Amino acid sequence: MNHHHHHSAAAADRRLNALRRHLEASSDIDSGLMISPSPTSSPGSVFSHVVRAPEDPILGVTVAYNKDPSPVKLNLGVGAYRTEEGKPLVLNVVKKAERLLINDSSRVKEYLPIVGLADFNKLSAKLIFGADSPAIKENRVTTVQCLSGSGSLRVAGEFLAHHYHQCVIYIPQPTWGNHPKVFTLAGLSVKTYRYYDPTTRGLNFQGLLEDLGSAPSGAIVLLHACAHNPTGVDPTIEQWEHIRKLMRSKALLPFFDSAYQGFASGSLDADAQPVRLFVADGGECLVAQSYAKNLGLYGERVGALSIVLRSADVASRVESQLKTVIRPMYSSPPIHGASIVATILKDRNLFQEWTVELKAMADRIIRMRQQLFEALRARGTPGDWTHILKQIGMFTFTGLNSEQVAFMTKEYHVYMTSDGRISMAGLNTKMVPLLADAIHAAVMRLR
Ligand code: KET
Repeated sequence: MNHHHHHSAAAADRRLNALRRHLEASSDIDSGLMISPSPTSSPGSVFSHVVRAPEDPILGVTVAYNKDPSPVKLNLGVGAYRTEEGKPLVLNVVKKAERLLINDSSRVKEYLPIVGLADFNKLSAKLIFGADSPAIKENRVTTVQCLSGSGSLRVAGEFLAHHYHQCVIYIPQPTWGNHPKVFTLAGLSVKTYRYYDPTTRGLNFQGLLEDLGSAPSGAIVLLHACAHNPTGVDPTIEQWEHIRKLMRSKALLPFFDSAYQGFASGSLDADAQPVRLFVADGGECLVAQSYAKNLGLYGERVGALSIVLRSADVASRVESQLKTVIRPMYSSPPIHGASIVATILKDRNLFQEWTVELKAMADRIIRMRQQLFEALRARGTPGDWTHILKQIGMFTFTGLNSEQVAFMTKEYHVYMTSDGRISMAGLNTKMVPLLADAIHAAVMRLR
C-alpha cells in the first residue's frame, strides 16, 4: 500500500466515524424545527430502520416558513437578498449576460473540463486577488470552478485531508453552521478558536490570538474573508495584519471563505483586502469564493476554489490532484452560471454595472439596519441595540436567545435561526414594524 492509498483509507475511516457521530448527535439536536423521529417501521423495506433526520438549522427555517399559512409572515432565516417589495432579485447585469449567451449561436452544451470554465477561473482569481496580483502573474495560483461556496469548501477539505500534513482545521466560534459538517465529512478534524464576545458583541481579539497562538504548528485556519456569518463582526485591517503575522510565524495555513465579497462595504476591492494582505507576503493560502450572494446566483451554484502556492510548478501539481478529487465526486461543474459570471467579469461595462447594483444591495441592507434600530428606539425596547448599526454584511446577530426566537415565530410569524441571527437582506420597510413589535414583545416577556 503506497502512502497515498494509506492516507486515503485513513481519511475514509475518519469520514465514516465522523458521519456516525454526526448522525448520532443529530437525533438529539434541538433545532426548534425538528420533526420527531417516526417510530413507524414499514416491514418489507430494507430502510425501515431509517430515522428521520432533523431539518437543517438554516434551510429548515425556510421549510417551516413555507408551511405557515399566515398571510403576514417574514422569513429572515436564510441569507438571501430580497427587494423592497420582498421579492427575490435577478440582477440586471445577469439578465443582460443571459441574453448575450442565448443569442450566441456558437455556444454548445458540451461538458466543461474537470476544472471548469477557463475564463471563469482566471477572472475569479483576478476578482479576489486583484488585477495586478504578483501571485497570478507568476502562475502560482490554481483556480478550479466548484459548486458555489459550499462545493469549493468541500473540494478543498478533501484535497487537504489527502495531501496536507496536518488534518486539524480551526473554525471560528461561532461560524456558519455548515462549516463543521463539510470539513468533518471531508476527513479533517475540526477545532474552534474564540472569535465573538457576547458581552461586548464584538471581536474577542485576545481570545482569538491566544487560541491561534496555541494551535499546533501547520494547522489549517478557516477565516471569513469579510462580513463574518453569523456575527457581522470583522477584524479591523490592523487586527488582520496582527493575525497574519501570528499565523505566518506558526506556519498556520490560511483558508478564506469568501461568500460575501462586496456585501460588507459595497466595494469588491475593499472587501478583498484581508485576503490580499495574506497573498502579499508571498505565502500560501486557500480561498473559497461564492457568487451566490454578490451576483444573486444562489441556485446556479457557481463558485471557485483558488490555492495560492509558492511556485508555478507546485501549483500545476496541486491542480492535477484537485482534478482527482472532483472527477469521482461530480465529474465536472455546470456550464451556465460560470458563463454568466465570465460574461460579466470580462466586459468593462457589464462589470461596472454590476458594481453599481451590488452597492445598491449593500446600501439597502444598511438602510434596513437604520430603520430597525430607529423602530426599536421608538418602542423603548430595553437594551443597547447599537450593534444593529455596527455589524457588517447580510446579518444582524441580535443577541436574542432561542426561547425569544421561538416566541417571535409562534406569535408574530417572524422566522429566523434559533441563534438569534436575522438576515437584514430579507427585511423591507413595510415589515420593519412587524419585526420591531416581535423583538419588543420577546424582550419584554422573556428577559
Ligand atoms: N460560506 C458562508 C460563510 C456562508 O454563509 C454560506 C452561505 C456559504 C459559504 C455557502 O454558500 P453557497 O450558496 O454554497 O455559495 N450561507 C447562507 C446560505 C446557506 O446556509 O446555505 C446562510 O448562512 O444563510
